[in-house]
Amino acid sequence: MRKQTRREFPERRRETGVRLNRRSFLKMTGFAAASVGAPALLPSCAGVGRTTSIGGKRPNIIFILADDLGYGDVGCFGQKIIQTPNIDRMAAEGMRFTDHYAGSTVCAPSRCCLMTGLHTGHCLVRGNARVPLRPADVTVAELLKQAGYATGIVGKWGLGEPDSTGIPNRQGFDYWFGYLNQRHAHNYYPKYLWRNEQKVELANEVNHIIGGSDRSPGGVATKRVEYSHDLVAEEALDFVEKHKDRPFFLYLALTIPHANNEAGKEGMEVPSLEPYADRDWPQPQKGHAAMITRMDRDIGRLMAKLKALGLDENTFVFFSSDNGPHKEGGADPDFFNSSGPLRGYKRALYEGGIRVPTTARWPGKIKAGLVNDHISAFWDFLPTCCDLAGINSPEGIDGISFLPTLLGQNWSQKKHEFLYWEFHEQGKRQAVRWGDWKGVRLNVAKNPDGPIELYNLKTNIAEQHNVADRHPEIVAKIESYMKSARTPSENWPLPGQ
Ligand SMILES: [Ca+2]
Repeated sequence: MRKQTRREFPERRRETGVRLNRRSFLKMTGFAAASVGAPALLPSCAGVGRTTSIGGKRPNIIFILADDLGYGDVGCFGQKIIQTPNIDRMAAEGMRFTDHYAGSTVCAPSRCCLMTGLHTGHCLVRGNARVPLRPADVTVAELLKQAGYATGIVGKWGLGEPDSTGIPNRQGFDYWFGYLNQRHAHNYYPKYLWRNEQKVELANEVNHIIGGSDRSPGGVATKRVEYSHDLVAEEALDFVEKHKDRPFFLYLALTIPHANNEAGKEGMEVPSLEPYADRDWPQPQKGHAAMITRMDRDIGRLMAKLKALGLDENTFVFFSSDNGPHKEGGADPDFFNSSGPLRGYKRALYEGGIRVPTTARWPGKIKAGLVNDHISAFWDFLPTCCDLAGINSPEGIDGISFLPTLLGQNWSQKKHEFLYWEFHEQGKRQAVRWGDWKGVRLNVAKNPDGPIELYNLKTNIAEQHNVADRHPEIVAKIESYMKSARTPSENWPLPGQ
């Protein structure tokens, strides 16, 4: 077996006859964009090309990512109790995606898919572990930066530890504030955060726990002064203010409503339980709801800031979640029906683990109140941004730009043949969505050729009725996708790869 080396395309790219190193490609396109300042002049041979032109000025791009927010946790996706008026307004004034999927069912791989335009069968980081992005990995931030965008990320990163090649400033972001390490990010009252490559000491005092196989720092505060989400929300407003005069890309990677897993049943940390303090609910459920409403409040402040600065019409704002709802820190995803009509939670490859509440707003271009069922995923974000910035997408990515869908040009929207996920905890799992069909294989580590469960999402979105016995030809097709959709992974192998 040949392992993928650090500076080469995966094997499958050889079939295209393209030997271009990803970094060389980036340099080539980036050089062209920077030197001519006219994206239309980029060499057409260098990328897969653009399908749709937006015309006019290139928009600012903001991706707001919630952490462990379920498909049913927001009002515009059916939530009846937790108040999310600003996210609901964003959907009403823009677009709702009913069939948008996260990159994975846990944090790091989901974010890797988002940043690199590759699904978990091809991307570097296929599980939660300390594997940093490499210089050879091309991120959406690098592409937008080279196209002339100011690039910033505030919140949680998870794709590289201090001093590694994976830190945001070495992956295309001009500006970075927040948590590098995911376990560190569990704690909402940390002792420190990062601003670019500098540690920013906070006034909180923390009982640090060195936990887990990766020995990374988690903790629970003994003195709670500064709530990290509030700092992150302010940083987002500052970034927009500072860059109002040029195209910018802001990746707002919020940590809400993830639990502080180190705090046991008191992990739903939030400074105030309002507006739910007097409800007759268990404490963690009050915390869960209060976190989400607090996040929604700050999304409202960000939208108001865009309006105040006159950027409203020319800013594309995308909101989603990195995986399904968790059952950690005392939270109970059944209490608020956090998965909505879907089966499963975080760590499942059933729909509840990966289908995520997603909205987009761009008043200049997206018509108000649209709902689309285009089957899309996190790896589509990179090519969509390339379309928005007027540059070509890199060769060999898995994503497909959904710009035509945003513009209401459904007739020209290219569709995925299928979507693929692999997950390397709990016995290893694989899943495929192929049109209305969904295939899930459990216990892949023990039984790589084991049975595939088959569901028809059109008639059974809850994935309760396994119809594999009735459709052997569909199962065979899905099995062939599970085999062909991946390249070997050094850190996340599957049997017989
Ligand atoms: Ca997550």
